[in-house]
Amino acid sequence: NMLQTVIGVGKSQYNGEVPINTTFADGKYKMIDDSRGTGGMFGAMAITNANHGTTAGKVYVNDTNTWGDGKNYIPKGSTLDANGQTAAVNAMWGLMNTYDTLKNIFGWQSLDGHNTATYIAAHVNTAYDNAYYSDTCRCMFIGDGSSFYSLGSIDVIGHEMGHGVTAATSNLTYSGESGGLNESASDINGEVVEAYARAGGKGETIPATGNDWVLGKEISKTGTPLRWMTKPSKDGSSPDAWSSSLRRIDVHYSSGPNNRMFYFLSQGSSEDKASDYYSKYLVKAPAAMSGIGLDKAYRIWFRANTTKFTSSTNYADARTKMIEAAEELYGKPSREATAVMRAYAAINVGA
Ligand code: ASN
Ligand code: ZN
Repeated sequence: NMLQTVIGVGKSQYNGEVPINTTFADGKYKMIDDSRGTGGMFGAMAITNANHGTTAGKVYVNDTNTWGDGKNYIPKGSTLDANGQTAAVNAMWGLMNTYDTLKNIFGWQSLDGHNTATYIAAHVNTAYDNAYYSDTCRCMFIGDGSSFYSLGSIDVIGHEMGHGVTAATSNLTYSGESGGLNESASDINGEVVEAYARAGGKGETIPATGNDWVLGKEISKTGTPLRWMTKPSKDGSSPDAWSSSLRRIDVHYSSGPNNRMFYFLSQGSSEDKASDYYSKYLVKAPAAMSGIGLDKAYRIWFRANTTKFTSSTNYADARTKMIEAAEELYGKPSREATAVMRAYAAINVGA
Protein backbone atom coordinates (compact mmCIF):
# COMPACT_ATOMS: atom_id res chain seq x y z
CA ASN A 1 0.00 0.00 0.00
CA MET A 2 2.22 2.77 -1.30
CA LEU A 3 1.38 6.30 -0.18
CA GLN A 4 2.74 9.16 -2.15
CA THR A 5 2.15 12.90 -1.80
CA VAL A 6 1.63 14.45 -5.20
CA ILE A 7 0.67 17.88 -6.45
CA GLY A 8 -2.65 18.04 -8.19
CA VAL A 9 -4.29 20.71 -10.31
CA GLY A 10 -7.23 22.34 -8.53
CA LYS A 11 -9.69 24.47 -10.46
CA SER A 12 -10.82 26.76 -7.67
CA GLN A 13 -13.71 29.14 -7.64
CA TYR A 14 -11.98 32.21 -6.20
CA ASN A 15 -8.28 31.80 -6.96
CA GLY A 16 -8.08 30.29 -10.44
CA GLU A 17 -6.03 27.16 -11.02
CA VAL A 18 -4.12 26.25 -7.85
CA PRO A 19 -1.65 23.50 -6.89
CA ILE A 20 -3.17 21.27 -4.22
CA ASN A 21 -1.47 18.50 -2.31
CA THR A 22 -3.08 15.09 -2.73
CA THR A 23 -2.13 11.49 -2.03
CA PHE A 24 -1.75 8.70 -4.56
CA ALA A 25 -2.66 5.26 -3.25
CA ASP A 26 -3.94 2.09 -4.86
CA GLY A 27 -4.27 3.71 -8.25
CA LYS A 28 -6.41 6.63 -7.06
CA TYR A 29 -5.88 10.19 -5.92
CA LYS A 30 -7.19 11.27 -2.53
CA MET A 31 -7.65 14.75 -1.17
CA ILE A 32 -5.35 14.15 1.77
CA ASP A 33 -2.31 16.35 2.29
CA ASP A 34 0.17 14.09 4.00
CA SER A 35 2.63 16.95 4.52
CA ARG A 36 0.30 18.93 6.79
CA GLY A 37 -0.94 17.48 10.08
CA THR A 38 -0.76 14.05 11.69
CA GLY A 39 -3.28 11.83 13.45
CA GLY A 40 -6.92 12.82 13.59
CA MET A 41 -9.57 11.00 11.62
CA PHE A 42 -7.67 10.80 8.30
CA GLY A 43 -4.04 10.76 9.41
CA ALA A 44 -3.34 14.16 7.83
CA MET A 45 -5.14 17.26 6.61
CA ALA A 46 -8.03 16.19 4.40
CA ILE A 47 -11.15 17.33 2.59
CA THR A 48 -14.29 15.23 2.79
CA ASN A 49 -17.71 15.30 1.20
CA ALA A 50 -20.50 15.72 3.78
CA ASN A 51 -22.78 15.14 0.81
CA HIS A 52 -25.56 17.33 2.27
CA GLY A 53 -25.44 15.65 5.68
CA THR A 54 -23.88 16.94 8.86
CA THR A 55 -21.10 14.40 9.39
CA ALA A 56 -17.67 14.17 7.78
CA GLY A 57 -18.56 11.70 5.06
CA LYS A 58 -15.79 10.32 2.86
CA VAL A 59 -12.51 11.80 1.73
CA TYR A 60 -12.61 13.01 -1.88
CA VAL A 61 -11.21 10.45 -4.31
CA ASN A 62 -10.52 10.91 -8.02
CA ASP A 63 -9.16 8.88 -10.94
CA THR A 64 -6.97 11.74 -12.14
CA ASN A 65 -5.16 14.47 -10.22
CA THR A 66 -7.16 17.31 -11.77
CA TRP A 67 -10.02 18.47 -9.59
CA GLY A 68 -13.06 20.70 -9.95
CA ASP A 69 -14.14 23.04 -12.71
CA GLY A 70 -13.98 26.47 -11.05
CA LYS A 71 -17.75 26.84 -11.09
CA ASN A 72 -20.18 27.40 -8.26
CA TYR A 73 -21.82 24.22 -7.01
CA ILE A 74 -25.45 23.58 -7.80
CA PRO A 75 -26.83 20.86 -5.51
CA LYS A 76 -28.13 17.81 -7.31
CA GLY A 77 -29.72 15.85 -4.51
CA SER A 78 -27.34 13.25 -3.23
CA THR A 79 -25.49 12.73 -6.50
CA LEU A 80 -21.76 13.12 -6.18
CA ASP A 81 -21.05 14.97 -9.39
CA ALA A 82 -17.72 16.29 -10.60
CA ASN A 83 -18.80 19.85 -10.04
CA GLY A 84 -18.92 19.11 -6.32
CA GLN A 85 -15.14 18.92 -6.30
CA THR A 86 -14.75 22.65 -6.74
CA ALA A 87 -15.90 23.27 -3.16
CA ALA A 88 -13.26 20.75 -2.06
CA VAL A 89 -10.57 22.54 -4.06
CA ASN A 90 -11.58 25.85 -2.45
CA ALA A 91 -11.39 24.21 0.97
CA MET A 92 -8.01 22.56 0.39
CA TRP A 93 -6.47 25.75 -0.97
CA GLY A 94 -7.75 27.78 1.99
CA LEU A 95 -6.57 25.14 4.44
CA MET A 96 -3.09 24.80 2.91
CA ASN A 97 -2.64 28.56 3.02
CA THR A 98 -3.92 28.88 6.58
CA TYR A 99 -1.67 26.06 7.75
CA ASP A 100 1.34 27.60 6.00
CA THR A 101 0.73 31.10 7.34
CA LEU A 102 0.82 29.86 10.94
CA LYS A 103 3.73 27.48 10.36
CA ASN A 104 5.94 29.83 8.35
CA ILE A 105 5.35 32.89 10.53
CA PHE A 106 5.32 31.34 13.99
CA GLY A 107 6.40 27.72 13.59
CA TRP A 108 2.85 27.00 14.79
CA GLN A 109 1.61 23.71 13.36
CA SER A 110 -2.08 23.20 12.61
CA LEU A 111 -4.81 24.24 15.06
CA ASP A 112 -3.11 23.37 18.31
CA GLY A 113 0.53 24.08 17.49
CA HIS A 114 1.23 20.33 17.82
CA ASN A 115 0.32 19.47 14.25
CA THR A 116 -2.90 17.63 15.06
CA ALA A 117 -4.56 17.08 11.70
CA THR A 118 -7.81 18.81 10.87
CA TYR A 119 -10.23 18.43 7.98
CA ILE A 120 -12.96 20.32 6.18
CA ALA A 121 -16.22 18.65 5.23
CA ALA A 122 -17.63 20.36 2.14
CA HIS A 123 -21.32 20.40 1.14
CA VAL A 124 -22.68 20.37 4.68
CA ASN A 125 -26.51 20.55 4.66
CA THR A 126 -28.25 21.74 1.51
CA ALA A 127 -27.90 25.30 0.21
CA TYR A 128 -26.45 26.15 3.62
CA ASP A 129 -25.39 29.79 4.02
CA ASN A 130 -22.72 29.27 6.64
CA ALA A 131 -19.43 27.62 7.55
CA TYR A 132 -18.34 26.61 11.03
CA TYR A 133 -15.65 25.10 13.19
CA SER A 134 -16.47 22.25 15.59
CA ASP A 135 -14.14 21.65 18.51
CA THR A 136 -15.58 18.16 19.01
CA CYS A 137 -14.00 16.92 15.78
CA ARG A 138 -11.46 19.75 15.54
CA CYS A 139 -12.73 20.16 12.03
CA MET A 140 -14.72 22.51 9.85
CA PHE A 141 -17.87 22.33 7.77
CA ILE A 142 -18.64 24.55 4.80
CA GLY A 143 -21.98 25.06 3.12
CA ASP A 144 -22.75 25.52 -0.55
CA GLY A 145 -24.65 28.71 0.12
CA SER A 146 -27.92 29.94 -1.26
CA SER A 147 -27.66 33.69 -0.93
CA PHE A 148 -23.88 33.16 -0.92
CA TYR A 149 -21.65 31.25 -3.31
CA SER A 150 -19.82 28.22 -1.87
CA LEU A 151 -18.36 29.26 1.48
CA GLY A 152 -14.75 28.59 0.60
CA SER A 153 -12.92 31.88 0.10
CA ILE A 154 -9.52 32.06 1.77
CA ASP A 155 -10.66 34.54 4.41
CA VAL A 156 -13.64 32.34 5.34
CA ILE A 157 -11.46 29.23 5.72
CA GLY A 158 -8.86 31.25 7.64
CA HIS A 159 -11.65 32.52 9.89
CA GLU A 160 -12.93 29.02 10.66
CA MET A 161 -9.49 27.55 11.29
CA GLY A 162 -8.81 30.58 13.49
CA HIS A 163 -11.60 29.31 15.77
CA GLY A 164 -9.59 26.09 16.14
CA VAL A 165 -6.47 28.02 17.19
CA THR A 166 -8.44 30.11 19.69
CA ALA A 167 -10.18 27.00 21.07
CA ALA A 168 -6.78 25.35 21.62
CA THR A 169 -5.26 28.40 23.35
CA SER A 170 -7.13 31.27 25.05
CA ASN A 171 -10.45 29.49 24.56
CA LEU A 172 -12.29 32.83 24.70
CA THR A 173 -15.89 32.15 25.78
CA TYR A 174 -18.22 32.56 22.79
CA SER A 175 -20.54 35.18 24.29
CA GLY A 176 -20.26 38.68 25.69
CA GLU A 177 -17.08 40.68 25.15
CA SER A 178 -14.86 37.58 25.09
CA GLY A 179 -17.09 36.22 22.31
CA GLY A 180 -16.56 39.37 20.28
CA LEU A 181 -12.80 38.96 20.74
CA ASN A 182 -13.07 35.29 19.72
CA GLU A 183 -14.86 36.30 16.50
CA SER A 184 -12.37 39.10 15.92
CA ALA A 185 -9.46 36.67 16.33
CA SER A 186 -10.97 34.62 13.50
CA ASP A 187 -11.59 37.63 11.27
CA ILE A 188 -8.01 38.79 11.86
CA ASN A 189 -6.74 35.32 10.98
CA GLY A 190 -8.85 35.27 7.81
CA GLU A 191 -7.49 38.59 6.59
CA VAL A 192 -3.88 37.79 7.47
CA VAL A 193 -4.05 34.48 5.61
CA GLU A 194 -5.59 36.30 2.65
CA ALA A 195 -2.67 38.77 2.59
CA TYR A 196 -0.09 35.99 2.95
CA ALA A 197 -1.70 33.86 0.24
CA ARG A 198 -2.03 36.77 -2.19
CA ALA A 199 1.68 37.49 -1.75
CA GLY A 200 2.49 33.92 -2.81
CA GLY A 201 2.14 32.00 0.46
CA LYS A 202 5.88 31.84 1.19
CA GLY A 203 8.43 33.46 3.48
CA GLU A 204 8.64 34.36 7.15
CA THR A 205 6.81 37.68 7.12
CA ILE A 206 3.30 38.84 6.32
CA PRO A 207 3.26 41.64 3.72
CA ALA A 208 2.47 45.10 5.14
CA THR A 209 -0.97 44.84 3.55
CA GLY A 210 -2.53 43.18 0.49
CA ASN A 211 -5.75 41.79 1.93
CA ASP A 212 -9.05 43.58 1.31
CA TRP A 213 -10.01 44.24 4.98
CA VAL A 214 -13.51 42.88 4.41
CA LEU A 215 -14.73 39.37 5.20
CA GLY A 216 -16.32 37.16 2.58
CA LYS A 217 -16.41 39.51 -0.40
CA GLU A 218 -15.67 36.65 -2.80
CA ILE A 219 -18.58 34.52 -1.60
CA SER A 220 -21.05 37.38 -1.81
CA LYS A 221 -23.50 37.31 -4.71
CA THR A 222 -24.21 41.02 -4.30
CA GLY A 223 -20.63 42.17 -3.76
CA THR A 224 -21.53 43.23 -0.22
CA PRO A 225 -19.15 41.56 2.24
CA LEU A 226 -20.15 40.07 5.59
CA ARG A 227 -18.04 42.45 7.65
CA TRP A 228 -15.87 45.54 7.25
CA MET A 229 -12.80 45.79 9.48
CA THR A 230 -12.09 49.37 8.49
CA LYS A 231 -15.50 50.56 9.63
CA PRO A 232 -17.61 47.75 11.08
CA SER A 233 -20.76 49.90 11.30
CA LYS A 234 -21.07 49.66 7.50
CA ASP A 235 -22.98 46.41 8.12
CA GLY A 236 -25.69 48.34 9.93
CA SER A 237 -25.28 46.33 13.17
CA SER A 238 -21.67 46.37 14.39
CA PRO A 239 -20.42 49.23 16.53
CA ASP A 240 -17.17 50.98 15.60
CA ALA A 241 -16.14 51.60 19.20
CA TRP A 242 -16.39 49.87 22.56
CA SER A 243 -19.26 50.73 24.90
CA SER A 244 -20.76 48.97 27.91
CA SER A 245 -23.59 47.60 25.74
CA LEU A 246 -21.14 45.59 23.62
CA ARG A 247 -21.48 42.57 25.90
CA ARG A 248 -25.15 42.20 24.98
CA ILE A 249 -24.89 41.97 21.20
CA ASP A 250 -24.15 39.05 18.87
CA VAL A 251 -20.47 38.07 18.82
CA HIS A 252 -20.29 38.76 15.06
CA TYR A 253 -21.08 42.40 15.87
CA SER A 254 -19.15 42.84 19.12
CA SER A 255 -16.09 41.74 17.13
CA GLY A 256 -16.32 45.01 15.21
CA PRO A 257 -14.39 47.35 17.50
CA ASN A 258 -11.49 44.91 17.93
CA ASN A 259 -11.39 44.34 14.17
CA ARG A 260 -11.14 48.07 13.75
CA MET A 261 -8.44 48.31 16.43
CA PHE A 262 -6.43 45.74 14.45
CA TYR A 263 -6.94 47.68 11.23
CA PHE A 264 -5.73 50.91 12.89
CA LEU A 265 -2.77 49.13 14.51
CA SER A 266 -1.73 47.67 11.20
CA GLN A 267 -2.65 50.36 8.66
CA GLY A 268 -3.05 53.52 10.70
CA SER A 269 -6.00 55.84 10.97
CA SER A 270 -6.91 59.07 9.28
CA GLU A 271 -10.37 58.71 7.85
CA ASP A 272 -12.92 59.34 10.61
CA LYS A 273 -14.90 62.46 11.19
CA ALA A 274 -15.35 63.57 14.78
CA SER A 275 -19.04 64.28 14.26
CA ASP A 276 -19.85 60.61 13.48
CA TYR A 277 -18.28 59.65 16.73
CA TYR A 278 -19.90 62.27 18.95
CA SER A 279 -23.35 61.42 17.68
CA LYS A 280 -22.99 57.65 17.84
CA TYR A 281 -20.86 56.89 20.85
CA LEU A 282 -20.38 60.20 22.65
CA VAL A 283 -16.65 59.66 22.40
CA LYS A 284 -14.10 61.63 20.48
CA ALA A 285 -13.03 60.49 17.04
CA PRO A 286 -9.92 58.33 16.75
CA ALA A 287 -6.80 60.43 16.47
CA ALA A 288 -4.71 60.01 13.35
CA MET A 289 -2.03 57.40 13.88
CA SER A 290 0.41 55.54 11.69
CA GLY A 291 0.24 51.78 11.44
CA ILE A 292 3.00 49.26 12.18
CA GLY A 293 2.12 46.95 9.27
CA LEU A 294 0.31 43.64 9.16
CA ASP A 295 3.30 41.49 10.14
CA LYS A 296 4.00 43.20 13.49
CA ALA A 297 0.33 43.71 14.27
CA TYR A 298 -0.36 39.99 13.76
CA ARG A 299 2.65 38.90 15.79
CA ILE A 300 1.44 41.01 18.73
CA TRP A 301 -2.14 39.77 18.36
CA PHE A 302 -1.17 36.10 18.01
CA ARG A 303 1.11 36.24 21.07
CA ALA A 304 -1.63 37.86 23.13
CA ASN A 305 -4.38 35.46 22.03
CA THR A 306 -2.33 32.28 22.29
CA THR A 307 -0.31 32.99 25.44
CA LYS A 308 -2.02 35.73 27.48
CA PHE A 309 -5.77 35.85 26.93
CA THR A 310 -8.00 33.57 29.01
CA SER A 311 -11.58 32.44 28.43
CA SER A 312 -12.92 35.54 30.22
CA THR A 313 -10.71 38.21 28.64
CA ASN A 314 -12.69 41.35 27.82
CA TYR A 315 -11.74 44.43 25.78
CA ALA A 316 -9.98 46.25 28.64
CA ASP A 317 -8.04 43.10 29.51
CA ALA A 318 -7.18 42.54 25.85
CA ARG A 319 -5.68 46.03 25.68
CA THR A 320 -3.45 45.40 28.71
CA LYS A 321 -2.27 42.06 27.34
CA MET A 322 -1.70 43.42 23.85
CA ILE A 323 0.52 46.15 25.32
CA GLU A 324 2.45 43.48 27.27
CA ALA A 325 2.86 41.38 24.12
CA ALA A 326 4.07 44.40 22.11
CA GLU A 327 6.58 45.31 24.84
CA GLU A 328 7.91 41.77 24.98
CA LEU A 329 8.32 41.59 21.23
CA TYR A 330 9.47 45.11 20.41
CA GLY A 331 10.64 46.74 23.65
CA LYS A 332 9.39 48.94 26.45
CA PRO A 333 8.84 51.64 25.48
CA SER A 334 8.52 51.03 21.75
CA ARG A 335 6.74 52.56 18.79
CA GLU A 336 4.81 49.29 18.49
CA ALA A 337 3.55 49.32 22.09
CA THR A 338 2.53 52.95 21.71
CA ALA A 339 0.65 52.04 18.53
CA VAL A 340 -1.29 49.38 20.47
CA MET A 341 -2.31 52.01 23.06
CA ARG A 342 -3.39 54.40 20.32
CA ALA A 343 -5.31 51.74 18.41
CA TYR A 344 -7.28 50.77 21.53
CA ALA A 345 -7.82 54.42 22.45
CA ALA A 346 -9.26 54.84 18.96
CA ILE A 347 -12.02 52.35 19.80
CA ASN A 348 -12.69 53.91 23.19
CA VAL A 349 -10.72 51.41 25.28
CA GLY A 350 -8.17 52.64 27.83
CA ALA A 351 -6.60 56.03 28.26
N1 ASN B 1 -19.58 31.19 10.35
C1 ASN B 1 -19.86 31.43 11.72
C2 ASN B 1 -18.58 31.66 12.47
O1 ASN B 1 -17.61 30.96 12.28
C3 ASN B 1 -20.57 30.33 12.37
C4 ASN B 1 -21.02 30.75 13.70
O2 ASN B 1 -21.91 31.53 13.83
N2 ASN B 1 -20.33 30.30 14.72
O3 ASN B 1 -18.53 32.55 13.24
ZN1 ZN C 1 -16.61 32.82 13.58
